[in-house]
Amino acid sequence: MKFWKHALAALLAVCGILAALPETAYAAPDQIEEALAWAVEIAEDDSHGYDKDNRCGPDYDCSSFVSYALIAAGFELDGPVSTCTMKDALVGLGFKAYRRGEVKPRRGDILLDPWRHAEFYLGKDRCVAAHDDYDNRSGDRTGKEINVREPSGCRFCRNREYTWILRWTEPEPEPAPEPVPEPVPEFGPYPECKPLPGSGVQLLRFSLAS
Ligand SMILES: [Ca+2]
Ligand SMILES: [Ca+2]
Repeated sequence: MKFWKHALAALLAVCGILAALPETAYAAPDQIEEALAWAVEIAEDDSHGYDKDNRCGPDYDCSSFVSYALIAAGFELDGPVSTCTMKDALVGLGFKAYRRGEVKPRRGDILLDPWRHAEFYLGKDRCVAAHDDYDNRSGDRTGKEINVREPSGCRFCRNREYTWILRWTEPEPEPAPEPVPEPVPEFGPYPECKPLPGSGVQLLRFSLAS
């Protein structure tokens, strides 16, 4: 009985350690980490707020916020997309689009409801996004217009209110080209040989057209 108690305690301890491991141990691809760094920096700089009409900086709406983060990381978007056009535009750049439930969100994914909202997923049910204008002026005096939302405040992530997960994966490296074989030199046509009488040695004789 004592053995089983110790075994159970050990199992619970291992489970506790595994639960405490940070989900963010998974790093997104480098280019997406660059986009996340840009997004978190803008979220923490409250000179940037939410504005649906003036969405090209310094204020952003949810979709232009995602767009400019990707542009800052070198993705070739012509300009800010909307939530309605985001999926097609990003798939055109090589992102994969998964329906909600098809894969588990992981750091760097973009969670999208095309009719409503888009956020960057940071892991552990935390997201960074542009949410709303709470002070009716440029900037973010409440600190809540563009911010990182923890699980307790991030309903969109926690309650899975998105319908699509857009994920960037590094393109596979091009396979090395097959080695081209050295060309074999062509010889010939060979001259006819005429045996020397009695010597066994052959005499070369060019046959000329006469
Ligand atoms: Ca902010
Ligand atoms: Ca504002």
